[in-house]
Amino acid sequence: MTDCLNTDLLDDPLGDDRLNTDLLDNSISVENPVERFLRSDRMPHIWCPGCGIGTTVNSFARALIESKIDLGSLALVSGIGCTGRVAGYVKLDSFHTTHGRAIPFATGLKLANPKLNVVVYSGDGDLSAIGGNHLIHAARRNIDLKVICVNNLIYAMTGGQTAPTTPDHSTTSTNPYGVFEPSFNLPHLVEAAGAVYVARWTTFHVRQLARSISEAFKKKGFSFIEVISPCPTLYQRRNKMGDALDAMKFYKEKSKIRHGAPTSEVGMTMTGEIIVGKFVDRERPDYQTMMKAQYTESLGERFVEPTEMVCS
Ligand SMILES: Cc1ncc(C[n+]2csc(CCOP(=O)(O)OP(=O)(O)O)c2C)c(N)n1
Ligand code: SF4
Ligand SMILES: [Mg+2]
Repeated sequence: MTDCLNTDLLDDPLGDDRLNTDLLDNSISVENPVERFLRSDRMPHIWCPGCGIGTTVNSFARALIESKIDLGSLALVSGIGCTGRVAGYVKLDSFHTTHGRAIPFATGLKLANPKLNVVVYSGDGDLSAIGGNHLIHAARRNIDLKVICVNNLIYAMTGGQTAPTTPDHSTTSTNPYGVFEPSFNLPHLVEAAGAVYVARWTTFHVRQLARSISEAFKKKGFSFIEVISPCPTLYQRRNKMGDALDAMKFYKEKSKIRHGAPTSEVGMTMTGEIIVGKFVDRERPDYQTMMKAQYTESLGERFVEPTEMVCS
């Protein structure tokens, strides 16, 4: 990348039309700081122009830099969907699993190797529809997972069908006359189920999102970060909400930062306020701590802590 290219050097010193490429090769080269977290050989990616998923990946990569987390002990698990493709584009130990099963897969990883930092990165449909049961039970058990839920308010990859997160009155491929069923308020759902950290941002809030992800890395227990993200191709277009730039203007205008807001009050509507911020940050023992305490109490010295499983 040549962000700091000195264009004077591009002037042809030989007085003819050929570009002097020797001078170009010596120009200053600046690497994009997040590039080293990406599998550049997998580019171009599949995401549409203006899609918000790439923006969330940028914030995620910046959180990796900011938190100085050991990449060797990090694993990322995705389900299926446009968001699920994140697992294929990050240069980390990552797993693109089956639809709705990212959380059980991640739970297995964490139980087998408790030292791992396990991130689940998936879509609203994957996590709260087909995977909804796993979501609430992982929160109830307080499994030490960091869940990043990209909520574009629909099943995007399969054509824009209504999801449990689709606000009422919006138009989707399966509700061409408007959605009439109530939608999930995800922060409220996971808080009620037991999550210890719950935040919501939009793709307009790139710095706040990166900071929340860094913060979640420091928490032990079930952390859930929802990112409201535009799908210009399906949701925005069908709902006449304009392009990606219009989505950013909409998020800027409609978002209100309310840290500590009761999650019962942060439900989304199609055109109303989007309450963002850190809603929950609390402590309670995670699954593995509770398991150890229970087995120690019941078995005493007969309890042997499982050792880390290493694949050879
Ligand atoms: C068992 C199973 N059922 C259904 C599908 C089809 N399917 C693939 S992705 C998807 C929805 C994904 O929606 P979401 O998680 O919100 O991701 P997005 O594409 O919106 O990022 C569905 C229903 C599938 N792959 N597997
Ligand atoms: S269909 Fe929507 S969510 Fe999927 S890549 Fe395109 S804009 Fe993004
Ligand atoms: Mg979706």
